Amino acid sequence: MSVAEKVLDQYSSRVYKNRKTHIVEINNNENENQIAANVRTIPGIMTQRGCCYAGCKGVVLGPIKDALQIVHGPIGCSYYAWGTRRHKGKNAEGVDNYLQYSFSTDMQEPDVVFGGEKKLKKAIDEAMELFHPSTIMICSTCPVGLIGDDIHAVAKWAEEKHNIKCIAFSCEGYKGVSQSAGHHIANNQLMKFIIGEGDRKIESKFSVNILGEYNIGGDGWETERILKRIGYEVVSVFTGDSSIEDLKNAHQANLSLVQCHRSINYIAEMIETKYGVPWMKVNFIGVKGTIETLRNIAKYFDNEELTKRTEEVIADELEKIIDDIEYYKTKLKGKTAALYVGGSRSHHYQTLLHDFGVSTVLAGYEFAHRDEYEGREILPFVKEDADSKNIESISVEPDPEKYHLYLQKEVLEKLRDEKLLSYYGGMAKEMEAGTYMVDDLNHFETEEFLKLLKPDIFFSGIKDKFVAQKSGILSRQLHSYDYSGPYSGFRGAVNFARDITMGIYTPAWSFIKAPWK
Ligand code: ICS
Repeated sequence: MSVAEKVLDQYSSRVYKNRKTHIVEINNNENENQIAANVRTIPGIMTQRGCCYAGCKGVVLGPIKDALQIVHGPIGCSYYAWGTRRHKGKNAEGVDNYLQYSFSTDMQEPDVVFGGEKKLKKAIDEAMELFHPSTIMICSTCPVGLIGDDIHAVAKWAEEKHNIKCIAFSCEGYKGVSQSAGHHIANNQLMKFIIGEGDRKIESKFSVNILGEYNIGGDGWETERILKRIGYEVVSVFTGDSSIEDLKNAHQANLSLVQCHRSINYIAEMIETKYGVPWMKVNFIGVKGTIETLRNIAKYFDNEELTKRTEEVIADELEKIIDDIEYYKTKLKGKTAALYVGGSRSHHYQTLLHDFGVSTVLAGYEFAHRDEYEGREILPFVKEDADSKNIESISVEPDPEKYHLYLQKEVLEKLRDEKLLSYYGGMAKEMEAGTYMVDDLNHFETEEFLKLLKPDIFFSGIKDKFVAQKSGILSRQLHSYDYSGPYSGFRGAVNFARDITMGIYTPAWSFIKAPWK
């Protein structure tokens, strides 16, 4: 029996049939690494997934520092989104910063019974009086959709009354099958109401957006530092440490860099269709990943000076970290890891682990779609179901005034053929034969796989971290970085290696006995 079969074998036949399609042994199956993804979790199974509201308010909107975000719903939902994701933001002159606040209508039973719109209006009036924001965002939680409060009408009312921008997001938690639905809803509204409105003067033709970078633990800052050193102008970051003014100007950049494909691919594509800005999948996690990414970007801009400068910066950055990298390699080489995070990092972090000779035995996503596993070539074959059809998909047209192309059409086509633009190859292709790829890995399967595969490190989140550690396996949180970071770029790689080396070599392990030993 293979490891996967040993895990699956413990299920009843119906659950077995379902879960079998979500577990793939790489290159060792008749379906060529095909996986079932973005479908409902079986009721009663302890999933690690989050909700639609988490994906919209928590993930995509949360890091926008000068939008005052009011959660319309019970206080628990608000509290959950209160900075726990560690998306950092600096104070800047003339830009409001609400990241330290949690704004909520604190819905109570009477509001659910008699309607909550009045309370929401009151909350907006109060926020205006206390903070004078120029933008307010309203995010719905489950009960709001159930009782039918019209938050879009309230947003319109607020715009007229207070002369501000007010955008409503119908991101009730129950929509879709995971937080992925919330990403899509947030993307749609940002595209409709913000992107394209700015007219800030862009200084450099080497101008980029960084999409799908939320500045967890300061990752975005390290990425920006490197790009700026080379000479790029970063027009906007979606949405780590960002302001509304940055996001408004995204259409003016000459290239969009996509770090997390899952959460922002909708905007990447729509900016391209509407404004002519192509997108490139990048990976700033891992030393090799960062170097390859920097060279790819230089290739797109195709400028001799810029290419030279890229190589100079790479050489200089490498020189500064090489001793540390070599040292940590001696500590980590030969170790094995399992990774289970949302919809992007389980792939990216394999590159970083590889830098230190750590191999991956299992990698999973909570809510990614098939393209993050199998690559975008699978998209024409993905069947829509009732759940995915429920989430609005908007289409855009080229803007008659703001559409601009940096490269000629033929050159763009060539780069697309080379898969340098508009392409993401997914995780499966880069995993070794015999390793495991799992979708929506649940609590039971986590424990079983850990017992059988015995990785040295399990990268995951707060919900399963301690189960792993109590069983004797080091666990680091890849969502929040356990209060550490940044882990991106050159300096981040050293931080990362230091943290896991400390974890593996702490004497604490000698006091723990794994239950199966
Ligand atoms: Fe993208 Mo936690 Fe990102 Fe990814 Fe996304 Fe989430 Fe976090 Fe995780 C996220 S946007 S919150 S890279 S910053 S929803 S760590 S898919 S699950 S792997």
